Amino acid sequence: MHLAIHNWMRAEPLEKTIDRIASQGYHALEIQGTPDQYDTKYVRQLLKSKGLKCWGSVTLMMEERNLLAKEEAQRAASIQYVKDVITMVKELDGHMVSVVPGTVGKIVPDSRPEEEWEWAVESMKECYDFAEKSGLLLGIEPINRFETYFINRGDQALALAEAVGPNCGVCLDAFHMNMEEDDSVAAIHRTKERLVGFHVADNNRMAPGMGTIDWPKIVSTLKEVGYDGALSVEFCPPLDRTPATPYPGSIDENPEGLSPEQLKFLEDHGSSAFTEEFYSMLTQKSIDTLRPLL
Ligand code: LER
Ligand code: MN
Repeated sequence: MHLAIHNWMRAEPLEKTIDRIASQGYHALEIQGTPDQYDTKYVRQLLKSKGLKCWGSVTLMMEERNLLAKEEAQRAASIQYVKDVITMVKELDGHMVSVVPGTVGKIVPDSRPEEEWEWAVESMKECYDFAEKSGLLLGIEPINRFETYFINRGDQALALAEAVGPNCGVCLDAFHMNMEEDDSVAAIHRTKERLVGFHVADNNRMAPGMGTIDWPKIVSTLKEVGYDGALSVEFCPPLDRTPATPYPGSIDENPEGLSPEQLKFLEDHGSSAFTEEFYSMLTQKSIDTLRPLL
Protein backbone atom coordinates (compact mmCIF):
# COMPACT_ATOMS: atom_id res chain seq x y z
CA MET A 1 0.00 0.00 0.00
CA HIS A 2 1.14 3.55 -0.60
CA LEU A 3 -0.12 7.06 0.06
CA ALA A 4 -1.81 9.19 -2.57
CA ILE A 5 -3.84 12.36 -2.31
CA HIS A 6 -6.61 14.02 -4.32
CA ASN A 7 -6.26 17.63 -5.45
CA TRP A 8 -9.86 18.71 -6.12
CA MET A 9 -10.41 20.01 -2.59
CA ARG A 10 -8.55 23.31 -3.15
CA ALA A 11 -8.09 25.35 -6.31
CA GLU A 12 -4.38 26.13 -6.62
CA PRO A 13 -1.71 25.68 -9.28
CA LEU A 14 -0.79 22.01 -9.67
CA GLU A 15 2.90 22.89 -9.28
CA LYS A 16 2.19 24.11 -5.76
CA THR A 17 0.21 20.98 -4.84
CA ILE A 18 2.89 18.70 -6.21
CA ASP A 19 5.69 20.53 -4.36
CA ARG A 20 3.77 20.27 -1.11
CA ILE A 21 2.89 16.59 -1.33
CA ALA A 22 6.38 15.62 -2.52
CA SER A 23 7.99 17.42 0.39
CA GLN A 24 5.55 15.88 2.87
CA GLY A 25 6.38 12.37 1.65
CA TYR A 26 3.35 11.30 -0.42
CA HIS A 27 3.97 8.73 -3.14
CA ALA A 28 1.26 9.57 -5.66
CA LEU A 29 -1.51 11.87 -6.82
CA GLU A 30 -5.12 10.89 -7.55
CA ILE A 31 -5.58 13.78 -9.93
CA GLN A 32 -8.93 15.53 -10.24
CA GLY A 33 -11.07 14.54 -13.22
CA THR A 34 -10.62 17.76 -15.18
CA PRO A 35 -9.00 16.51 -18.39
CA ASP A 36 -9.50 19.86 -20.18
CA GLN A 37 -7.36 21.55 -17.59
CA TYR A 38 -4.19 19.48 -17.91
CA ASP A 39 -1.44 19.09 -20.47
CA THR A 40 -0.61 15.47 -19.66
CA LYS A 41 2.93 15.63 -21.07
CA TYR A 42 3.72 18.51 -18.76
CA VAL A 43 2.00 16.94 -15.73
CA ARG A 44 3.83 13.66 -16.29
CA GLN A 45 7.16 15.47 -16.28
CA LEU A 46 6.20 17.52 -13.27
CA LEU A 47 5.29 14.40 -11.27
CA LYS A 48 8.42 12.60 -12.38
CA SER A 49 10.65 15.51 -11.45
CA LYS A 50 9.40 15.22 -7.86
CA GLY A 51 9.52 11.42 -7.72
CA LEU A 52 5.71 11.09 -7.69
CA LYS A 53 3.35 8.84 -9.63
CA CYS A 54 -0.20 9.33 -10.81
CA TRP A 55 -2.26 6.66 -9.08
CA GLY A 56 -5.41 7.53 -11.01
CA SER A 57 -8.22 10.03 -11.08
CA VAL A 58 -11.69 10.64 -9.69
CA THR A 59 -14.67 11.79 -11.73
CA LEU A 60 -15.99 15.17 -10.63
CA MET A 61 -19.72 14.70 -11.12
CA MET A 62 -20.76 18.32 -11.18
CA GLU A 63 -23.33 20.25 -13.21
CA GLU A 64 -24.89 18.04 -15.93
CA ARG A 65 -22.66 15.00 -15.42
CA ASN A 66 -24.81 11.98 -14.65
CA LEU A 67 -24.36 8.47 -16.06
CA LEU A 68 -27.98 7.57 -15.22
CA ALA A 69 -29.63 10.77 -16.41
CA LYS A 70 -33.10 10.52 -17.90
CA GLU A 71 -31.96 12.33 -21.06
CA GLU A 72 -29.95 10.18 -23.45
CA ALA A 73 -27.83 13.12 -24.64
CA GLN A 74 -26.90 13.90 -21.04
CA ARG A 75 -25.84 10.30 -20.48
CA ALA A 76 -23.82 10.34 -23.71
CA ALA A 77 -21.99 13.52 -22.68
CA SER A 78 -21.31 12.02 -19.24
CA ILE A 79 -19.90 8.83 -20.81
CA GLN A 80 -17.65 10.94 -23.03
CA TYR A 81 -16.48 12.83 -19.94
CA VAL A 82 -15.53 9.57 -18.16
CA LYS A 83 -13.71 8.41 -21.32
CA ASP A 84 -11.76 11.68 -21.36
CA VAL A 85 -10.77 11.12 -17.73
CA ILE A 86 -9.64 7.57 -18.62
CA THR A 87 -7.53 8.91 -21.49
CA MET A 88 -5.95 11.50 -19.20
CA VAL A 89 -5.02 8.80 -16.66
CA LYS A 90 -3.64 6.56 -19.39
CA GLU A 91 -1.43 9.42 -20.59
CA LEU A 92 -0.23 9.96 -17.03
CA ASP A 93 0.66 6.26 -16.65
CA GLY A 94 -1.97 5.89 -13.95
CA HIS A 95 -3.77 2.80 -12.84
CA MET A 96 -7.44 3.45 -12.15
CA VAL A 97 -10.41 5.84 -12.22
CA SER A 98 -12.87 6.18 -9.31
CA VAL A 99 -16.33 6.66 -10.80
CA VAL A 100 -19.26 8.23 -8.98
CA PRO A 101 -22.16 7.39 -11.31
CA GLY A 102 -24.67 10.15 -10.40
CA THR A 103 -24.38 13.92 -10.01
CA VAL A 104 -23.01 14.96 -6.62
CA GLY A 105 -25.72 16.90 -4.82
CA LYS A 106 -28.59 15.22 -6.71
CA ILE A 107 -30.43 13.56 -3.88
CA VAL A 108 -33.87 13.11 -5.42
CA PRO A 109 -34.46 10.65 -8.30
CA ASP A 110 -36.54 11.57 -11.34
CA SER A 111 -37.08 8.14 -12.94
CA ARG A 112 -38.11 4.63 -11.97
CA PRO A 113 -35.45 2.50 -10.23
CA GLU A 114 -35.48 -0.18 -12.99
CA GLU A 115 -34.92 2.41 -15.72
CA GLU A 116 -32.12 4.10 -13.83
CA TRP A 117 -30.40 0.83 -13.13
CA GLU A 118 -30.49 -0.08 -16.82
CA TRP A 119 -29.10 3.33 -17.83
CA ALA A 120 -26.39 3.10 -15.19
CA VAL A 121 -25.37 -0.39 -16.36
CA GLU A 122 -25.41 0.64 -20.04
CA SER A 123 -23.36 3.79 -19.41
CA MET A 124 -20.90 2.03 -17.15
CA LYS A 125 -20.46 -0.75 -19.73
CA GLU A 126 -19.42 1.80 -22.33
CA CYS A 127 -16.93 3.37 -19.93
CA TYR A 128 -15.74 -0.09 -18.88
CA ASP A 129 -15.08 -1.27 -22.46
CA PHE A 130 -13.08 1.89 -23.05
CA ALA A 131 -11.14 1.40 -19.81
CA GLU A 132 -10.42 -2.24 -20.66
CA LYS A 133 -8.98 -1.21 -24.03
CA SER A 134 -6.90 1.42 -22.27
CA GLY A 135 -5.63 -1.10 -19.72
CA LEU A 136 -7.10 0.80 -16.76
CA LEU A 137 -9.38 -0.22 -13.91
CA LEU A 138 -12.65 1.46 -12.97
CA GLY A 139 -13.80 1.62 -9.36
CA ILE A 140 -17.45 2.43 -8.71
CA GLU A 141 -17.55 4.60 -5.60
CA PRO A 142 -20.44 4.64 -3.13
CA ILE A 143 -20.93 8.06 -1.54
CA ASN A 144 -23.23 9.19 1.24
CA ARG A 145 -26.96 9.90 0.94
CA PHE A 146 -26.52 13.68 1.17
CA GLU A 147 -24.44 13.63 -2.03
CA THR A 148 -26.38 11.03 -4.04
CA TYR A 149 -29.48 8.86 -3.68
CA PHE A 150 -28.07 6.21 -6.02
CA ILE A 151 -25.04 4.20 -4.80
CA ASN A 152 -24.42 4.65 -1.07
CA ARG A 153 -23.06 1.28 0.07
CA GLY A 154 -20.41 -1.19 -1.03
CA ASP A 155 -22.99 -3.90 -1.76
CA GLN A 156 -24.77 -1.61 -4.25
CA ALA A 157 -21.49 -0.76 -5.96
CA LEU A 158 -20.65 -4.47 -6.09
CA ALA A 159 -24.01 -5.27 -7.71
CA LEU A 160 -23.40 -2.59 -10.35
CA ALA A 161 -19.81 -3.74 -10.93
CA GLU A 162 -20.99 -7.34 -11.38
CA ALA A 163 -23.59 -6.22 -13.92
CA VAL A 164 -20.94 -4.25 -15.82
CA GLY A 165 -18.15 -6.76 -16.29
CA PRO A 166 -15.69 -9.19 -14.71
CA ASN A 167 -12.93 -6.61 -14.14
CA CYS A 168 -15.16 -3.75 -13.08
CA GLY A 169 -14.04 -2.66 -9.62
CA VAL A 170 -15.29 -0.84 -6.56
CA CYS A 171 -13.61 2.08 -4.79
CA LEU A 172 -14.48 2.46 -1.12
CA ASP A 173 -14.22 5.66 0.87
CA ALA A 174 -13.85 5.46 4.66
CA PHE A 175 -15.76 8.71 5.25
CA HIS A 176 -18.82 7.62 3.28
CA MET A 177 -18.67 4.08 4.70
CA ASN A 178 -18.71 5.47 8.22
CA MET A 179 -22.08 7.07 7.42
CA GLU A 180 -23.70 4.35 5.34
CA GLU A 181 -22.34 0.89 6.23
CA ASP A 182 -23.49 -1.07 9.26
CA ASP A 183 -19.91 -2.32 9.60
CA SER A 184 -17.07 -0.81 7.55
CA VAL A 185 -14.70 -3.71 8.26
CA ALA A 186 -17.27 -6.26 7.04
CA ALA A 187 -17.95 -4.11 3.97
CA ILE A 188 -14.24 -4.14 3.08
CA HIS A 189 -14.24 -7.94 3.41
CA ARG A 190 -17.29 -8.29 1.14
CA THR A 191 -15.74 -6.02 -1.50
CA LYS A 192 -12.26 -7.50 -1.47
CA GLU A 193 -12.33 -9.30 -4.85
CA ARG A 194 -13.16 -6.07 -6.67
CA LEU A 195 -11.50 -3.46 -4.48
CA VAL A 196 -9.42 -1.20 -6.76
CA GLY A 197 -9.22 2.01 -4.76
CA PHE A 198 -9.61 3.33 -1.22
CA HIS A 199 -10.26 6.95 -0.20
CA VAL A 200 -9.54 8.24 3.28
CA ALA A 201 -10.91 11.03 5.45
CA ASP A 202 -12.10 10.91 9.02
CA ASN A 203 -15.75 10.69 10.17
CA ASN A 204 -16.02 14.52 10.14
CA ARG A 205 -14.25 14.63 6.74
CA MET A 206 -11.22 16.22 8.36
CA ALA A 207 -7.81 14.61 7.85
CA PRO A 208 -7.43 10.99 8.99
CA GLY A 209 -6.57 11.13 12.70
CA MET A 210 -8.78 14.16 13.45
CA GLY A 211 -11.94 12.19 14.16
CA THR A 212 -13.13 8.84 15.46
CA ILE A 213 -12.34 6.34 12.67
CA ASP A 214 -10.13 3.48 13.86
CA TRP A 215 -7.33 3.81 11.28
CA PRO A 216 -5.15 0.95 12.53
CA LYS A 217 -8.19 -1.35 12.17
CA ILE A 218 -9.09 -0.03 8.68
CA VAL A 219 -5.54 -0.34 7.37
CA SER A 220 -4.99 -3.80 8.89
CA THR A 221 -8.29 -4.96 7.34
CA LEU A 222 -7.13 -3.69 3.94
CA LYS A 223 -3.91 -5.66 4.40
CA GLU A 224 -5.86 -8.75 5.44
CA VAL A 225 -7.96 -8.70 2.24
CA GLY A 226 -4.82 -8.24 0.14
CA TYR A 227 -5.46 -4.66 -0.98
CA ASP A 228 -2.18 -3.29 -2.25
CA GLY A 229 -3.17 -0.03 -3.92
CA ALA A 230 -3.23 3.57 -2.77
CA LEU A 231 -4.82 5.11 0.28
CA SER A 232 -6.01 8.31 -1.37
CA VAL A 233 -6.37 11.17 1.10
CA GLU A 234 -9.61 13.07 0.43
CA PHE A 235 -10.51 15.29 3.37
CA CYS A 236 -13.06 17.96 2.61
CA PRO A 237 -13.28 19.95 5.82
CA PRO A 238 -16.35 21.60 7.25
CA LEU A 239 -15.62 25.31 7.73
CA ASP A 240 -16.55 26.80 11.06
CA ARG A 241 -17.89 30.35 10.71
CA THR A 242 -18.60 30.82 14.41
CA PRO A 243 -16.50 32.19 17.26
CA ALA A 244 -16.19 28.55 18.41
CA THR A 245 -13.92 27.68 15.49
CA PRO A 246 -10.81 25.73 16.47
CA TYR A 247 -9.17 27.02 13.25
CA PRO A 248 -9.46 30.81 13.05
CA GLY A 249 -8.47 32.13 9.64
CA SER A 250 -9.09 28.82 7.85
CA ILE A 251 -11.71 30.27 5.49
CA ASP A 252 -10.32 31.69 2.25
CA GLU A 253 -12.33 34.88 1.69
CA ASN A 254 -10.80 35.58 -1.74
CA PRO A 255 -10.02 32.24 -3.37
CA GLU A 256 -7.90 32.59 -6.49
CA GLY A 257 -8.78 30.55 -9.55
CA LEU A 258 -11.91 28.97 -8.06
CA SER A 259 -14.68 28.83 -10.65
CA PRO A 260 -18.35 29.17 -9.61
CA GLU A 261 -18.88 25.49 -10.63
CA GLN A 262 -15.99 24.32 -8.44
CA LEU A 263 -17.26 26.43 -5.56
CA LYS A 264 -20.70 24.84 -5.91
CA PHE A 265 -19.08 21.39 -6.00
CA LEU A 266 -17.22 22.12 -2.74
CA GLU A 267 -20.43 23.42 -1.19
CA ASP A 268 -22.26 20.26 -2.29
CA HIS A 269 -19.66 18.40 -0.22
CA GLY A 270 -20.40 20.55 2.84
CA SER A 271 -17.18 22.53 2.47
CA SER A 272 -15.98 25.68 0.67
CA ALA A 273 -12.77 27.58 -0.02
CA PHE A 274 -10.08 27.33 2.65
CA THR A 275 -6.60 28.76 3.05
CA GLU A 276 -3.33 27.24 1.95
CA GLU A 277 -2.12 27.12 5.54
CA PHE A 278 -5.15 25.09 6.63
CA TYR A 279 -4.76 22.80 3.60
CA SER A 280 -1.08 22.15 4.36
CA MET A 281 -1.91 21.34 7.97
CA LEU A 282 -4.51 18.78 6.80
CA THR A 283 -2.22 17.14 4.23
CA GLN A 284 0.51 16.87 6.89
CA LYS A 285 -1.85 15.51 9.53
CA SER A 286 -3.09 12.85 7.07
CA ILE A 287 0.36 11.53 6.32
CA ASP A 288 1.39 11.65 9.99
CA THR A 289 -1.57 9.41 10.85
CA LEU A 290 -1.32 6.97 7.97
CA ARG A 291 2.38 6.53 7.22
CA PRO A 292 3.18 4.56 10.39
CA LEU A 293 0.34 2.14 9.55
CA LEU A 294 1.47 1.17 6.04
C1 LER B 1 -15.29 11.37 -4.46
O1 LER B 1 -14.24 10.50 -4.30
C2 LER B 1 -16.09 11.50 -3.22
O2 LER B 1 -15.78 10.92 -2.21
C3 LER B 1 -17.28 12.32 -3.22
O3 LER B 1 -17.70 12.84 -2.06
C4 LER B 1 -17.96 12.68 -4.47
O4 LER B 1 -17.30 13.64 -5.20
MN1 MN C 1 -14.09 9.49 -2.25
